[in-house]
Amino acid sequence: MGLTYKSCKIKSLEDSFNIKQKENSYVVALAGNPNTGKSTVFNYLTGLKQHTGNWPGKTIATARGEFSYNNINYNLIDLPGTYSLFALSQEEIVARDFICFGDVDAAIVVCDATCLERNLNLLFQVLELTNKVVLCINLIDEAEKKSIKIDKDKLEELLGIPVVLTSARNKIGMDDLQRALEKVVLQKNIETKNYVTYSEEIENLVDSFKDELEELFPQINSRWLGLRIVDGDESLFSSLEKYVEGDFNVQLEDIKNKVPKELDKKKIRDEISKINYDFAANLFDAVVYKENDKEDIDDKIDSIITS
Ligand SMILES: Nc1nc2c(ncn2[C@@H]2O[C@H](COP(=O)(O)OP(=O)(O)OP(=O)(O)O)[C@@H](O)[C@H]2O)c(=O)[nH]1
Ligand SMILES: [Mg+2]
Repeated sequence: MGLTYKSCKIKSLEDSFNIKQKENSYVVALAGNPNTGKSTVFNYLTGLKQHTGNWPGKTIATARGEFSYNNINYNLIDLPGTYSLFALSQEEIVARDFICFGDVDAAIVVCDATCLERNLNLLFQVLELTNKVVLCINLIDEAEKKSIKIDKDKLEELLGIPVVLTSARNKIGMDDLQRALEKVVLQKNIETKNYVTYSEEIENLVDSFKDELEELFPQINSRWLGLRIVDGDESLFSSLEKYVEGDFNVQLEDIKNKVPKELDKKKIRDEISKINYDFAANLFDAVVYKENDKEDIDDKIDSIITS
């Protein structure tokens, strides 16, 4: 309540990332941990229609390309591999900034099926920024060799986003992936869902200035932004300067001042990381199992029933 803020717009894709925004084309980010097959997916989808270069002002390589599916055009951006979006490295800043300020129509999070637990952590971080996400669980061929089974339907139900199992190197699941992407970009007014809930202290603080943030930066997820204000993400504030038009500093300072000075932001950040990680671990336990374990359980049940 109280102040009314003038909304600030994020800059155009071209101004921010030197990417020409084509009409009738959806912008899609490919994100994921290192070595999960993002570029393999990217190469398959975009074929010869690729452009490579560097991120504006950075030495990190960038690849973008175009493809069409069912008469819909996509502009695909292959982001550098990252374990998190906590913006500790150049790669993480690039990935975070693009998903946050690239006005993306969808993100594909590519995970490695053989180490899904660690990978799901990043998924939840992306889901806090946007819910227009397809989860692509790749290297499913390797998982099969290790008898790792993933309950895709249950995962979809729990997450409320499309999940596809792929083996990009073997061109398996690529059609499913494109269909899932189509579904996500065409979806209107998807409700925002909070996947991870933090402590009351954190949630209450975020709630106390979420509306103001929404007013000031309507294109950026206000809960996510609020969390970054609570955990004192300085790199985000410099990115706001870079990618958002207009003068918002006075208002932003106003909002930042609502965070008690004595709050230990480092501790909050660790707490946020831990809760995020625990959440991923719980989900993993619910949907991934070793084939033999399942047989073990079935055997045990059998022996109980028959004895
Ligand atoms: N077995 C198997 N290997 C795959 C699959 N997809 C990709 N690979 C291999 O995994 C390795 C890494 O693939 P990339 O596409 O470069 O992975 P990336 O995610 O782009 O890696 P970074 O950009 O370094 O983060 C390559 O050797 C691929 O051939 C798959 O589905 N199955
Ligand atoms: Mg790559």
